[in-house]
Amino acid sequence: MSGYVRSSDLVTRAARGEIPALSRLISRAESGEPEARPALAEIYRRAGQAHIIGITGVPGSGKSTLVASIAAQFRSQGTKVGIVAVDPSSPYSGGAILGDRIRMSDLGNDPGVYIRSMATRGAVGGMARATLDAVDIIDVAGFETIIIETVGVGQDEVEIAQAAHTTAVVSAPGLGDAIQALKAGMLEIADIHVVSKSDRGDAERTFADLKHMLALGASHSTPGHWLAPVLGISAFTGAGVQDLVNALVQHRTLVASQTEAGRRRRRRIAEFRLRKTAETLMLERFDRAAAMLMAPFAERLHKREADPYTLAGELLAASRQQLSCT
Ligand SMILES: Nc1nc2c(ncn2[C@@H]2O[C@H](COP(=O)(O)OP(=O)(O)O)[C@@H](O)[C@H]2O)c(=O)[nH]1
Ligand SMILES: [Mg+2]
Repeated sequence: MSGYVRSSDLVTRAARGEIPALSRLISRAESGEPEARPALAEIYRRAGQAHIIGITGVPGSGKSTLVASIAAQFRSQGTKVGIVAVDPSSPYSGGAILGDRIRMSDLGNDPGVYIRSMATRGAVGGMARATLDAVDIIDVAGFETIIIETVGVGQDEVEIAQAAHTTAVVSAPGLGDAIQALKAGMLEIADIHVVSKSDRGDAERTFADLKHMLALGASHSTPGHWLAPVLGISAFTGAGVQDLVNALVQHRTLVASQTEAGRRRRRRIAEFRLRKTAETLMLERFDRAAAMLMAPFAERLHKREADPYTLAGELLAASRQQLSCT
């Protein structure tokens, strides 16, 4: 594809499963171009088929490796898999998974796997919006299971994982990170707890510590008859991967169901999506108005004629007025 293609045409092509169109549409979602919005709106209307899985955990906990083995497992059942990495250090590159172990690099050559790394630079809030737009685009292109890998360090990223149907939180031995995950507020969002690297001798200990912490009430089970299981996994040996995939699929059934728990989860996902999109629009509008109004306020602040709180309040009020006039 060369030359400028209208976003609406990209939707049609992406929906036919054309990968270049799919990638291009994600780039437009990422850049936040208003031109792409009607197309993204159309994407949202068409999406909603895929199972969205969030995988989070501190850096080094084995998320990327785990994602590759989950993807391989789903592929062996014939399911098409999308992977979205909101982790710049993840070994995914140009649609391939780079890795020395397991069948990671094979996945990169499989047309049934689509991999995308999201740019995270400076995109606070906008990152969540763009990531979820990307997930919808991949969904519309026919990928049935979409895995979002987020490095669990920022609030925003923890939230992205939570915007999934099913969230797995990874804790690894050797990092003391059952505790780190707890501090980051990650444990409580888990539908499934994974203790990774179970081939290591010290994994047993992490498993026991995590169980103990959960028993102390550090985590709450998802309301509505779902008690988050704790699963030991080795991506290297493959031990436990099938159990994890089974648990993921089982949880999906719950979320899709007409139970109160299912409805609550779907509502929460929609609320998150709406809030992130509204934040984007609000910031855009504020930025436009503020660009015109800023100077005199900044001048007064700089001369210390007033404090930043008072002036920010006045600037907000002025920009609201400006917006209601335009
Ligand atoms: N022993 C062992 N090491 C693993 C396993 N999975 C990942 N690792 C290692 O843990 C490190 C971090 O893995 P990575 O998947 O990049 O973690 P991420 O930062 O959470 O995405 C790498 O050195 C991996 O080789 C596993 O199942 N067993
Ligand atoms: Mg990673």
